[in-house]
Amino acid sequence: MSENVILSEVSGHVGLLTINRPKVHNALSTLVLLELERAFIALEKDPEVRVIVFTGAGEKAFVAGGDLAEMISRDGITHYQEFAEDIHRVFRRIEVSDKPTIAAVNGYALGGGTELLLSLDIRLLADNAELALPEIGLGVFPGAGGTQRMIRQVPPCIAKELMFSGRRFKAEEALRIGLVNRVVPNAELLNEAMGLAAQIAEKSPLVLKLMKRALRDGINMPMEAALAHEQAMIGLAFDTQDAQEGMAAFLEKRKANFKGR
Ligand code: CO8
Repeated sequence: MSENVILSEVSGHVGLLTINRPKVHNALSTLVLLELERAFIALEKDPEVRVIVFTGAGEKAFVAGGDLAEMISRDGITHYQEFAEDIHRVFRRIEVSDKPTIAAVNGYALGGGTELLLSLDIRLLADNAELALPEIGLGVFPGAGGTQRMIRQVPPCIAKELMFSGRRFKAEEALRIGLVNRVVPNAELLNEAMGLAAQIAEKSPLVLKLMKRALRDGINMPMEAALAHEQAMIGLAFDTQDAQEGMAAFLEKRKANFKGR
């Protein structure tokens, strides 16, 4: 397939990844998934890029889930296992990245689309966005980390209702249950997401990296161990040029210019 299924752009210190299969509402085929992984890793390795935004091409969808035409056409269990391995690896890589990630959800985020959102740090929704884990209605499993991330991110009774019923829910409900950060008019979504990304990208990339590590590792530790882990990060953060620059800039009443060192 010669189609460019993932578009990758860099603007200042912000990387933008667009899932680009609008004819099928940006459904995730194996090719899309592997291209997403490749493009994400390239942005992750780019020292100029400090924050990565994800969106979908077209007017209607962020990602309408796994590609059902591909899913049904392959030999059942083997394909499912392979696809599950790929999707788990890619989404986990994105989730545990040292660089902050933002979802700009421009419409349907269904199945794998909601599961991608669940793997991203910050979520902005267009007012026309709709989310769901509808897999149960298709007789398949929300196996892109959906069960495990949903149950950890919203109250269990809500997570279970959404998973067991598979029902679609709108942006305002996603906001009310604490699954997303904000809902904005569709026309303003990308600007809002890029603006927020640029705001974060002005901060110390080094501290962002250490914060992401502290949050990622600390959440699964007992409190005492988590605080000790935080303390180690504080040590690493203070002994840097960014710390000197940030504090000096405050005292000199100027804007800090962080280099990530
Ligand atoms: N896969 C493949 N093609 C799709 C998908 C999809 N997920 N979603 C839409 N399309 C295609 C349609 O078949 C249609 O193709 P065609 O033009 O050739 O008929 C085209 O996109 C346009 O779609 P619609 O005509 O249906 O557009 P509407 O605006 O009427 O509806 C919806 C839009 C609501 C998004 C609707 O298309 C829909 O419900 N799509 C399916 C959503 C869904 O059920 N997603 C979950 C998929 S399963 C999943 O995500 C599992 C992932 C994790 C698995 C990991 C374990 C291995």
